Amino acid sequence: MALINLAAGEINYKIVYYGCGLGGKTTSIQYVYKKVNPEVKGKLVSIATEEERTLYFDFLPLTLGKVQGLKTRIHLYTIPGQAQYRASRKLVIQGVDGIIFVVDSQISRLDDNVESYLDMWENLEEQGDSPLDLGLVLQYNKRDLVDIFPASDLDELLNQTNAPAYETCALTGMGIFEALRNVCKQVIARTEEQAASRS
Ligand SMILES: Nc1nc2c(ncn2[C@@H]2O[C@H](COP(=O)(O)OP(=O)(O)O)[C@@H](O)[C@H]2O)c(=O)[nH]1
Ligand SMILES: [Mg+2]
Repeated sequence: MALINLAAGEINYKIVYYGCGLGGKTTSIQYVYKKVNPEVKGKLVSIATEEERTLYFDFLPLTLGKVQGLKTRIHLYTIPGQAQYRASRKLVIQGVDGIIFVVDSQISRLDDNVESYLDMWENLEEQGDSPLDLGLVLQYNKRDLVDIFPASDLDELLNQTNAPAYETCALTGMGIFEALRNVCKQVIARTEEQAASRS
């Protein structure tokens, strides 16, 4: 559920980059951070677990416009992807509005992607959320590499909800903002639907 801060005239959305370790979550958030106008973004904060970091920053994407008369503030997080950091992941996804699931397109990483996708699903259900009720997009990342699945195979293997999927290269930024914009639009559309059903 988006949090409304009436004093600031803002509606806050929490978007989380999820996916297996080394898939490209950190590279993706760093690319976004680098490209967002300094005047509308906060600091990039690093929350250290034992080995892997969770990154966070928030910003006001001016291009999204207002929602119900409120400015939109996006809070972006990454999770630690390695299997052993389940407890950290559960903390990070509390109150999540939308997920960008980062797939490592390499053939050798299929099992890790599947494990992470199931882990996401379970953790959301344990907190009473469903991927079907949240914003969700997939990034098929590392498209610049050679030993990768065609996007159509990844659709069949991983995209259980037919979520919008983008072929991305986090190193160059290809597709990164397209994926982010799509998930933002999904979560905003939910707010508009909820407001419409109340009136
Ligand atoms: N070739 C290639 N390498 C990538 C891409 N995205 C991330 N990487 C590399 O993959 C490694 C893991 O990326 P990272 O963002 O730390 O993954 P995370 O564990 O999901 O946060 C790093 O060496 C990145 O430079 C990509 O699109 N293409
Ligand atoms: Mg990382």
